[in-house]
Amino acid sequence: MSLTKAERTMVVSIWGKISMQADAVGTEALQRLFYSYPQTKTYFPHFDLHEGSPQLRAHGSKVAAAVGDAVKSIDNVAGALAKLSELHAYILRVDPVNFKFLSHCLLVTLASRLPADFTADAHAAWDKFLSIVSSVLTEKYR
Ligand code: HNI
Repeated sequence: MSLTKAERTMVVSIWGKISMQADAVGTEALQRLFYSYPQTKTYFPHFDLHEGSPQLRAHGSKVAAAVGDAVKSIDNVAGALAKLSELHAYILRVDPVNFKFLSHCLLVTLASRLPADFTADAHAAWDKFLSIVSSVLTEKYR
C-alpha cells in the first residue's frame, strides 16, 4: 500500500498546521485511547494515566514525534520507524489490534483540532497513512 501524491500532500499539509501542537495532539490521542479503549491501559501498568499526568504528556510527545518522523519520511516510513518496529514487536509485544484504536484516536484528535482542514479526502489520506505506520510497527510480528 502506498499513498498517492495528492494523499501525501494532504498528510504533510495537515501535519504542518498541527506540528506546533504535536505534543498536545499526542497526549490527547492517548487520553482518548485510554478512555475509549480502557483495555489498552494494560500495556502501561507502570504509568500514571490520569488526565494531564507528566508520564502521559511525555509519552504523548514521544508518540507525536514518531508520527512527525514518519510524515517527514513519508516515502520511507519503514526506514524512519525501523527501531520502533523492533521495540513494539519484540519487546513490548503490543497486539496489532491496538494500533487501529490509537490510529482512530489520532484521527479524531486531528479532526477536532482542524475541523476545516479535515475534509473527507484528508480523513481518507490520514487513515491510509496511519495504517501504513501501523503496518510498519506490527510487521515484525509476522
Ligand atoms: Ni508505542 C513506546 C510510538 C502505538 C504501547 N511508542 C513508544 C515510544 C514511541 C512510540 C516513540 C517510545 C520509544 C522509546 O522510548 O524509545 N507507539 C508509537 C506510535 C504508535 C504506537 C507512533 C502508533 C501510531 N504503542 C502503540 C500502541 C500501544 C503502544 C497501540 C499499546 C496500546 N509504546 C507502547 C508502550 C511503550 C511504547 C507500552 C513503552 C512505554 C514506556 O516508556 O515504558
